[in-house]
Amino acid sequence: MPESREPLTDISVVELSDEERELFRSEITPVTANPYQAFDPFIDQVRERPRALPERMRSALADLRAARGPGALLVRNLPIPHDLPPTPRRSFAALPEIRAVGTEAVLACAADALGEPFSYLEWDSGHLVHNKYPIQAHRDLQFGSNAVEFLLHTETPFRDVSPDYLALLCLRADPTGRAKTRVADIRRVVGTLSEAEIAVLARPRYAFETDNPVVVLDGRGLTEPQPIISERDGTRVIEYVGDLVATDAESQRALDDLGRRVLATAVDIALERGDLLVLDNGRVVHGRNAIVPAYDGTDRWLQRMLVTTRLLDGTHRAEGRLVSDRRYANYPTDYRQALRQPAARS
Ligand SMILES: O=C(O)CCC(=O)C(=O)O
Ligand SMILES: [Fe+2]
Repeated sequence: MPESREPLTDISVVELSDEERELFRSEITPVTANPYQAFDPFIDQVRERPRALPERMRSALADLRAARGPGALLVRNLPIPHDLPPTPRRSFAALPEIRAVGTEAVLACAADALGEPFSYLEWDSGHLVHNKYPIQAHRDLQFGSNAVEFLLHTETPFRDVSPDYLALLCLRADPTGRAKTRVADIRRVVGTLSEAEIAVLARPRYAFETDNPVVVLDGRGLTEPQPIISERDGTRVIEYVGDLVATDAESQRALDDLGRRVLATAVDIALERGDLLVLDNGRVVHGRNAIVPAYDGTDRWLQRMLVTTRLLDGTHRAEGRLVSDRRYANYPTDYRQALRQPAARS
């Protein structure tokens, strides 16, 4: 019997009217603090404007947070400055002058409605707003600034604090029209698995290949093996990345099978200027197809924020909203360099 196709991933869509967009634009214009210099004064200014967020957007974000409806929300027609600068060609942190683009407050209003914005000390020079666009030196990495296919992933999995939500705001669409963000409801897929399949995925047998390994198995350097399915506070946690490998054949078969099923449910979205894609990182995985950047200032440009609903208390708190990524030491060297260091001038 042919295998029936999994139901496709659902995405809620809210399209703002031009009137809602312009009202939002004028509401956030007074936010002038630079989030890249000091984030807290910036988020304080955002919070002084509690009515800035359009009501339909606030209610869609509340539904996402309450897990009413789909695990992905697309809000369209958000305000983007008319005088957007050219897309940078090297890491944002390496620019001679780090100015706010003017879109950060839009993104922060949405992130703040979901929980606490946070990031990792080791990433993007500690910026809470991540600027993502193609960088030539990152072309082949599994990294947001690459050009090869960006495999489906849970955002920053296997950490003490992983994002509960992430928000991606499109400042500039891909001029080739080719880039598609891919979203798949992995929680729904896991819900269709048998107890036996879940038991295999719940063993700590999944890792990334790395030249800075925790273990070496059959000559292969690996990060610390983890389960794909686990539990935290009585709730099922699913963490998946397309380039995980398994440490034994049975686990590898389960991983391959999961990967096929997840891909079969994925939907592709070509993000346009002014689109905000908000993802429940506990329910959906995301990625992007391969793209052909021009590296000439016209490339696709996204801004991203990560959100946690857990209190950033003494246990996890390192420096305000920046938590330490304790997995950093085991990243492959090229990946570590891309994360931390500005790309070479080109
Ligand atoms: O480029 C995309 O559409 C996805 C980027 C992504 O995965 C991320 O920024 O977390
Ligand atoms: Fe991502």
